[in-house]
Amino acid sequence: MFKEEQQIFARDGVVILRGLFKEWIDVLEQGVAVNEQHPGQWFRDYTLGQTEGRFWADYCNWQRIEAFDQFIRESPAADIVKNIMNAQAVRMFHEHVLVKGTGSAKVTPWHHDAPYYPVNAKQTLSLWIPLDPISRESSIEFVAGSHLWGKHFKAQGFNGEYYEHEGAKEEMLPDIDAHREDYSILGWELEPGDAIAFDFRTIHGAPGNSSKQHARRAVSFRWLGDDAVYVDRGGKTSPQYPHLIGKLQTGDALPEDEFPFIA
Ligand SMILES: O=C(O)CCC(=O)C(=O)O
Repeated sequence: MFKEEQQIFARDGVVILRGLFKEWIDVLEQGVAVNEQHPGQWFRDYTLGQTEGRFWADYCNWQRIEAFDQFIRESPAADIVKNIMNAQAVRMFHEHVLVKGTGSAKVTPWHHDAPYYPVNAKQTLSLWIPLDPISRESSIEFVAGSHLWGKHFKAQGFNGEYYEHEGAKEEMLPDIDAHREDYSILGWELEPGDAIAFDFRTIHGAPGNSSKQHARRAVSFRWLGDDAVYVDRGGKTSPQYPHLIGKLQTGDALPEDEFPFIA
């Protein structure tokens, strides 16, 4: 199952999955609505002071928002991810809600996720699921093959500030927008029910949402393969897990109650 997608994912670090989650859109919409009404401790508004065209995000709420918990445990997502990653087992890292309002000019800067995370694994996958129709021009984009560059680029918050990681060998990301023709950039027009699977090392970014009709609501579910371990990055991570700092050392197994095996 999913052999072709598995090959594309291994080659490009990203693969589009069409229509697999149509039946789950209502559930995910409920989850995003609950999240907006009851933000968590990590809620961020990247457009503070704006009432129109906002970009807000939140994460690590799946254990308190029933709809997200239900999606993680009962949808086919974990099995699909296991097939695409070619893993023996799949565990949950966290969910990430990212909402750009209609006409939001806020760009998501190019980045790759691995250097933000206090975890590492051979197999990693984010499943980015849109809840609204998205035109190609407003759609998230990926640099195909960048997961195999062997690079570790400096993590940068969506508002521009860099994370300082003591002792880490991290490079600055090249200026991809200035040289788009030098890269194989992939992106797709999307419908609710589609999903994009990408490796934590794959470079990605997103333009603003030019739609005047639809917000651009998305939930990114992040998964780890069987060999996942904790990593002390030597500074701030995103998400932050303050309760794990000092308790876990680089290379330690992740606690199962917080990062359970799902498939
Ligand atoms: O939705 C976006 O604008 C960015 C998503 C992203 O960076 C991610 O899911 O890792």
